[in-house]
Amino acid sequence: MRMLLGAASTPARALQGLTVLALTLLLAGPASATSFVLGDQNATAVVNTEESDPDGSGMLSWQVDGTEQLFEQWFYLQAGDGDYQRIDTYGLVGEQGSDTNAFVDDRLDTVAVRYGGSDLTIDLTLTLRGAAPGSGAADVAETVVITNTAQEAISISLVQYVDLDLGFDSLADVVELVDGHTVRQVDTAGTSIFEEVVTPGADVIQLALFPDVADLLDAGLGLEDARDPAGPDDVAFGLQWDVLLDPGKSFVLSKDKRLEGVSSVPVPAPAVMPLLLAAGAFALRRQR
Ligand SMILES: [Ca+2]
Ligand SMILES: [Ca+2]
Ligand SMILES: [Ca+2]
Repeated sequence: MRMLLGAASTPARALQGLTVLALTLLLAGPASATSFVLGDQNATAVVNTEESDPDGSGMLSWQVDGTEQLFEQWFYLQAGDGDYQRIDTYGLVGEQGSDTNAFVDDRLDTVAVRYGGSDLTIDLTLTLRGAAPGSGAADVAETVVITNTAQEAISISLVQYVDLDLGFDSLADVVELVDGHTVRQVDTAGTSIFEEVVTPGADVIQLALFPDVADLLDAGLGLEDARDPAGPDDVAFGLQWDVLLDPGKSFVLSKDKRLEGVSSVPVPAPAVMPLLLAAGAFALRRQR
């Protein structure tokens, strides 16, 4: 599924995609209980809440008007002296998909999931909002609440990792910092503009070429501050919040991801759009 939805810019990435595709074909059937497919107007998203899913954990797709915009995004947490780990490794407590706007679109649009153990709970809520067909616009709102349920203070570092491949093409993207609260990524091929606003502002911000940020996190390490623009290329970024949590206290993070279509890009009539998108996707893949 990841190969179908995401863009492969390196042989390793292509191999990963092929492996996932093979697994998906082998396991074709109902989606696992921990894979949520969200839909709202012109947008869809896939969120896997557990690493045991064949595609792994994380938000692994964000399509707007049929065009994939995301390779993956997810959260990592370091607590006390431990390594940075994907939040799903802290243990799934409960999860639910829901429809919060049936009067607009009766598909699931929200995932709420809780991870945690005896010392911490991590509550993630993610809501997808689409817009008019052909507009190229969509939004994902995320809230993370981390609560210290232990008897002593705990130092935590929360990281969000975001690897967008705007326009179903990992190349030609530029990522830059607008201010301490806002990251902007633009596809220089002219298909879309992305902005993410976070509150509170991040303590560490790393804008980089893929796979620099992913390599740090996969090694159990935190981010390195790097705020200069990166690209045009296959770019990714990470945001990190460092907090000392007293017993019984919570850290609340509010985030919003917004995609906007570039108005100068002509929008085909809806009837021919799927065919054109499929042809475009095929052409892109053949170039790699
Ligand atoms: Ca809905
Ligand atoms: Ca990217
Ligand atoms: Ca691109």
